[in-house]
Parts: sequence; C-alpha cells; structure tokens
Amino acid sequence: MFEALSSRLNGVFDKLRRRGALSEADVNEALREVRIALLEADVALPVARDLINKVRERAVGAEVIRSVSPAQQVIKIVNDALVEALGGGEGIEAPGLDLNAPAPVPILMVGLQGSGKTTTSGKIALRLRTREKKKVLLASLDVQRPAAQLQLQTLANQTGVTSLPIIPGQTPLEIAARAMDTARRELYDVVILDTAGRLSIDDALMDEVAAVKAATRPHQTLLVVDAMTGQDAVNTARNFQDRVGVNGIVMTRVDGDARGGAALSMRAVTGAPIRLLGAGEKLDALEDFHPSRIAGRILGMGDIVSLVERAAETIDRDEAEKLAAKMQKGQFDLEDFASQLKQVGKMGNLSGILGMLPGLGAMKDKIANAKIDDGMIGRQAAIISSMTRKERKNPDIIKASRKKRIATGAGVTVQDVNRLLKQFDDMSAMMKRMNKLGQKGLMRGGLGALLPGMGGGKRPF
Ligand SMILES: Nc1nc2c(ncn2[C@@H]2O[C@H](COP(=O)(O)OP(=O)(O)O)[C@@H](O)[C@H]2O)c(=O)[nH]1
Ligand SMILES: [Mg+2]
Repeated sequence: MFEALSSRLNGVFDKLRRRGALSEADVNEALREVRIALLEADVALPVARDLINKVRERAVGAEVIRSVSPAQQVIKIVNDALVEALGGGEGIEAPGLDLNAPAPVPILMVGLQGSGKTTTSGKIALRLRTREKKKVLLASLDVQRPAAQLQLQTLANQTGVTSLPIIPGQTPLEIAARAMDTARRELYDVVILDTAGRLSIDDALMDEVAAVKAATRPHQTLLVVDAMTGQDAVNTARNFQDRVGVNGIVMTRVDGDARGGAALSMRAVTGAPIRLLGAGEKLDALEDFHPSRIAGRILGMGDIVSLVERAAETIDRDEAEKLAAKMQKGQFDLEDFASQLKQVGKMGNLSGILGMLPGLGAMKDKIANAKIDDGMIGRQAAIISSMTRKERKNPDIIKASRKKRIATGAGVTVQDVNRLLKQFDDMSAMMKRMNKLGQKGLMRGGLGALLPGMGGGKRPF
C-alpha cells in the first residue's frame, strides 16, 4: 500500500529540496502537487483539501521560508498533517483494540461480504489468546452462507480458541444471545461476534446488524473494510457509521497494492480510528495501526520501528549471534549464507521489508527494475542445497562440472550458480574488510551483500 503516493510525494519534495531558499510560490506549487498526489491515491476530496489548507497555513509562515532548511520544514509539516489525518497526534501511538470493559467483552465484526470479517475474527482471537492470555469465544452469526459457521469453527480450531457450537436454524439474534449467555456462564474474557455481510449495502443487512448491536451492546464494533476497494471503502464506512455506528475500523488487504487513500480518509469521514490492519491471509498477519509510522512510510522516511519489531519476532537470536561470531572470525561459509537467506525469507515479503527501510522509498522503482523478488531467495537457497557439504564449506572447489551438476539440481542455469558464488565472494571479502568496523558495520554489510545491485553483489537472477 502507499507505494505510488509515496513515490509521488518524494518527487515533489526532492524538487523542493533542490531549491534551497523557498518563496511562497514554491511552497504553493509543491502543495498543489501534493494535492494531486493525494487525490490520485484515492484520498477523499474534502480530506485532501483540508489537509492541504492546514499545511499551507502552517507552512507559508515566514519562519519556514526563512529557516535553514525550508524544504525539510515543509516535509515535517506535511508529515504532521498526515499523522493527524491518520488519527494520530501528540501522545497517540496506536489506538489498538479497546478491551477496557467488564468481561465478557463483546466485539462485533461488521462489514461487506468478503471484506475479511471472519478471517480477522480468527486473527484477533489468536492474538488475544497468545499475547494477552485471554479466554476467547468465537461465534458466527452468519446464517446467509451455509458454510460460514463452519469456516469460523475451522479458524477457531486453528487458533486454539473455542467456537460456539452450531445449532442449525437459529437466527443471528438467537445465536448472539446464546453466545453472550455461554460467555457469562463459562467466564470468557472476550466474545467475538462475526456477522454476515452482503455484496453491497442493503437495508436488510443494516437492520440485522443494528438489531444484533442493540441486543449485545458490544464494547467494540469493528468495521472491516477492504483497502483494495479504495473510495468505495470510504463510502461503505460512512454508511455503516450512519446506520449502525462503529467505533473502530480494521483495514484488510494492505498487503496488496491498494493506493492507500482510504486509510487517509477514514478518520475524517467516520470519526472512528483505524485500529488494526490485515496484512495477509495467514492468521498472524494482523498489525496495530500506528499513524506516525504509516506517515513515515508514506513520506519515505521508512518504518524502521516496525521493521525492527518484525525482525525481533522472526529472527532467531541465537542463530544471528552464531553467524555474527563466524563472520568476525572469517569462517563464514555457504552453509551460513543459506542460513542467513532463510532468516531473511522468514521475515516475509522482501519488497515489503525494503519499503520499510528509510531512504529506500524513493528507490522503489529501481528495486523493482532490478527484479528483486521473493523467488530469488528461494532460488539461491535451492542452489546452496544442491551442493555437497564439502562444497558448501569450501566453495573454491566448485569448478565447471560441479557447477553444472548444482545448476541441474537446483533447476537454474550455470550463470545463476556463478552469480551466487560471486555474491558470496563479494560478501566474504567485504566481511573481512569490515571486521575492523565491528558488529554494526558487519550487519550492514551482510544485508547489503544480500541485495544485489545495492551492495557488493551483481544483478540478481
Ligand atoms: N491478502 C489478504 N487476504 C485477506 C485478508 N483478510 C482476508 N483475506 C482473504 O479474503 C477472503 C475473504 O475473507 P473472509 O474473512 O471470509 O471475509 P468475510 O466475508 O468478510 O467474512 C479470504 O480468502 C481471506 O483469506 C488480508 O488482510 N490480506
Ligand atoms: Mg464471513
């Protein structure tokens, strides 16, 4: 999400930075371009207009134009306005889920069909069970699709939480009442009520959802919207807010290439904060929504905090320390290289990771052209696993016939094998040079060498 917007804005700001001194006209011209970029990213018109007006008011002041780095000031003002639009501000880090109510806390999931309600219910259940040690009951009120209740039951099994037993023929209201009864009797902390969606807004859906809401009085009514639907997501949200009333939004499919404007419009249009993001089909692909980090990502400043958090969750610390020690002693071999690749692979989508790195936002296109794709890691790993243990420990013995055998085994060409070996050579050489720089330099060198075209290596395959 946000790639196009991010690269447009970076273009505008690069131009501004090159100016040096800024006149009021320069700022106005830049803001006009920012406005176009926002609209192209599907930000709702009034939201874009307000944001620009706010920025202009703050930026056209004499201090900015006379300051040492006027462009930087303008960017900072745009950043702050984006954070505000995203629902953040002084002291607001991330709204997250609000469970601050007597147990059992009811959470009602609403939204259109296919927006991701059921999947998100499972994700929230998993997170509450594992991170917060909550006792969670999942209940499907979806009597529209025959398999819907079973879908939730399966998710409950996968996440290790209980789902309300299915009684065929019950109405959503009856199921909701039974869920709340069960939760009170069996002392659940949280009850997640997953409702049926429709393909589009209709009265029957709204009435049904409103009735369930009135009967269960949920502490959180979460509207689930699909980021890929852009402006429609905003219209859907407005409708649900008017007719049902929601106090939180979950935006799903942010792992896709949505333009992101909906995220920027939601707060202004509905008054409700985006609380969570769905970033994939897997049950652990749920993220808190951090306005300031997202703004940083949009402005190409990189979301280094999220990156470090993700790394801390996925990278095996012992393994990393072992590798670092080996690097320092110059004993790093292809087996270690493969292990490093595996760690990077575990962190997920490579371009997603790159997007979080500061300064790389603007390089996105270049990276895309260099065709760094996630398959690359897999192919490199395949090449290394086609080698014998001896070859991995001592790559120098890999000559023509061995290369041919390895390439055939990995389903790649001999050139691919050569490229990998060259990359490994570059990396080893760099490590030796960096030994003097200590750990920090090493880590940087390690990552750089993994990203051909940016570090020591050559073109990726
Ligand atoms: N890529 C991606 N797919 C998602 C996400 N959330 C849900 N899905 C998929 O969207 C489809 C519909 O989801 P579902 O939860 O059944 O939607 P519901 O009709 O609102 O209950 C399923 O195939 C999900 O795997 C997400 O964050 N990213
Ligand atoms: Mg569903």
